[in-house]
Amino acid sequence: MFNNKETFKLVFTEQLVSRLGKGLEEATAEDVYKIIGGMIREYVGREWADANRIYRDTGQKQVYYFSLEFLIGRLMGNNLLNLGVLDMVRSGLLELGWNLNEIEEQEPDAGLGNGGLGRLAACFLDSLASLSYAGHGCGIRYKYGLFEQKIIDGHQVELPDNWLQRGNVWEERRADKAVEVRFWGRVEVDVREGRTVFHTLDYERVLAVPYDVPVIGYGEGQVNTLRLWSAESASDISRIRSAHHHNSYYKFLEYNRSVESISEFLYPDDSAYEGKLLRLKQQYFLCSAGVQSILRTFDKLGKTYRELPEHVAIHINDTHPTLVIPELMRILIDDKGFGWDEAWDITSRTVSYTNHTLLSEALEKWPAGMVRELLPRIYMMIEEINKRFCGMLLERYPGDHERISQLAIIESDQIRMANLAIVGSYHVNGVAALHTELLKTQVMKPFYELYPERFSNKTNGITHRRWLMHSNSGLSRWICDGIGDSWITDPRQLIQLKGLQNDSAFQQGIQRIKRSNKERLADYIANKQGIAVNPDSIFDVHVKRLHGYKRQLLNILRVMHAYNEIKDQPGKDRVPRTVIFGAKAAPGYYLAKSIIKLINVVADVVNKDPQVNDKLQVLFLENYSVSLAEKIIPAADVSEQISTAGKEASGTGNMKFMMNGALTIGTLDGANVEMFELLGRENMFLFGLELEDVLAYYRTGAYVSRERYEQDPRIARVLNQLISSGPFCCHELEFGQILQSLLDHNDEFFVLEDFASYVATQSAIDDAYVNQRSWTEKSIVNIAHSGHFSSDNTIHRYASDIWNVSPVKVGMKG
Ligand code: 4GP
Repeated sequence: MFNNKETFKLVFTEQLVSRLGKGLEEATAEDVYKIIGGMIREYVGREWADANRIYRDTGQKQVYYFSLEFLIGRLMGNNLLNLGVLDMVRSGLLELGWNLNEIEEQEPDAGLGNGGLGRLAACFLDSLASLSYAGHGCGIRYKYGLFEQKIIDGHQVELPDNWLQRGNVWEERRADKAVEVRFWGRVEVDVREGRTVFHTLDYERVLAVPYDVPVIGYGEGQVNTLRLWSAESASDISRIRSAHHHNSYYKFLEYNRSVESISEFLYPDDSAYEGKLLRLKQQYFLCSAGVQSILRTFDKLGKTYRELPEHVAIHINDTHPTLVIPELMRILIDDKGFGWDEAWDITSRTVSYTNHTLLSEALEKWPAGMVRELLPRIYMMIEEINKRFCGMLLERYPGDHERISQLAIIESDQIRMANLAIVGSYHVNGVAALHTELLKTQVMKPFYELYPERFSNKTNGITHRRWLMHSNSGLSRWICDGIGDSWITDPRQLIQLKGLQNDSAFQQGIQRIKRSNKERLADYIANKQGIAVNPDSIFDVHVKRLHGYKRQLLNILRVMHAYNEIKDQPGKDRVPRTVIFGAKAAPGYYLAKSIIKLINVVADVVNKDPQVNDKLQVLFLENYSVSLAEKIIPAADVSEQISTAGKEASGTGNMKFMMNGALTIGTLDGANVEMFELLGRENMFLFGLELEDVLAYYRTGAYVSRERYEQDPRIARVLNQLISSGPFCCHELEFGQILQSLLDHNDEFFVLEDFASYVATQSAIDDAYVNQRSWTEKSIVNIAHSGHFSSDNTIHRYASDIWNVSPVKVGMKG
């Protein structure tokens, strides 16, 4: 059906009639979207089935990537691209009177993630399939994804993201593959023929129903599966749980409600969790359903479980799915009859773990009592793992109680999930060189000393198929004109662009494309916010989750300072800037929300001031999401990667901007460090404290933020403007706490300390931008080196160093 344009048009028109009973002239954009989605599903159906059959026949090792988040965004455009039919479909639709871009807008963004960690999982799925690795995602089918953000009167307001409301063309409900997950209850011990057997009684049953989404690889890549689990009530209500045993209708409704809540919504927070019990339920629900389904598939191979690690790799994306470890132990021991040592050997050779953050508030801990009650048998497993582990530690470090208490899994009645994840897996990785070093030398130091061979670095990556080929097709074509298309299957070949950095015709093309992407974004902004932005200004972009350490506050304070400067010297020439923000704040993170309000207040003042707005404009783009990122990033000249050194594990936005030719202003943090090593000082704008400085401040306590306020009149002026009268006035309540965080709480993220060097570096950017030729040269060098950060490279390294898998050859598509 996608063999050529005529066939496509024919099949498309037929399906409109046969599936929707509509002729071309009656079809809506949404109809067109649904029909094309259905056609893609049908087209890859055979290959999807083949992938499963080949697995059954060959027993090839499969990777299962467990994640509570998959921030996949829209799929249609990428699927068409990966199938190699995007241009053909675009042109066929045009002939039928439809613009593909408009059709793509019909697709809801699958926002099943908060930020970096979830988006990384989505890039990895694309790379796994495109490189023909048998690697599948395992997640939750949240009924509501990350909240939709509205800005009302400058404030963030959260609305439910009802992304499934109009159905999901990609998913396939597999009721036959449902499994049962058990909560609550009590454990009874039986000793039979000298063997101790554990039974859980009076538990609550929840049905986990998988919805499978095909993950379509590029070119001859394969079709893998993203399996998303949904919680449903068990129909046999007689076994619901003793407390609900009255069989009363209302009890059933209550049970029903509590079950459905398990896959109802994604926790809108990436650092601290509310509603802990529900979150714990979600985690166990995913782990139990996922492990059961892996074992059921594995059973078909007719192998023994001792061979499990040769056929299955389970990877846990941060600690959220750590319960796969005790769950696999439970099944091996209670259901399959293994002894502890053998079960432990199998489990700990199957599971590997990635850490994504060093922030202490994000290191998960569960109250032991809560786990004991909700998951009694799992708790016993964790307790036993801890007991044996501590026993080993006592032998190894006799008398070193401090070390042992740092390493213990259960401590002060809390279960430390990172400790459990490290102990129960064979490999732990960080996500950028600096981050891994910090894991080894600070946060996980005693673990590194205990298991040095277990740790490695795997710097994050991004898929160039979505972040360059799909979102910036103009640039993608221009690169092909310049260096051919080998970079499409081997993105490291982008390095050849270095040969064109001085080529003026090539440079002009780069400038033309950037300009047209900026116009496209300007149109979007005009439509959405009714503000006309100047495409000749520097588009300076700061988009990511809103968090203290990501320092959107530093950015907006320097914007206030720039405003003051312009007002002081209105006649002075300035390179015009458009500063663009996009960020969601966790609903309970009040300081972050007041920073959003501040950005909006400043934007309002700046944009309305005729003395200023031809030199400076500020935009806060509502509802930052994957599809919005795809519009913004190709249009950026400057990428803001300004976290406090040592706080951003890696960052992946930094890589996306680089790939689209933006120049980075950044600190030496996360993967910025590796970017800097490749690019050198002349192609990146560095500023601010380095890790050593931050650590020294922590050690000595010598930083006093108030001194910066007292010493630097520019700082004093903008901070005073937060609360007293002046252009940004009258928001004392909201902005008082920002001021407090900076002065009374000694500015945890060194905003004031880095202010001066940030402002100076921003002015170096103005100077550099004026020389468009040299700017474009730098931009080309950035694109050239960005292939280094392709998730294809990252996935190859996970495959060879962690999972021990090689690509599968499934055969041609179609
Ligand atoms: C993020 C990190 O903050 C970011 O630096 C990193 O690039 C990303 O993971 C992928 O590794 N962490 C989270 C989180 O999103 O929820 O902890």
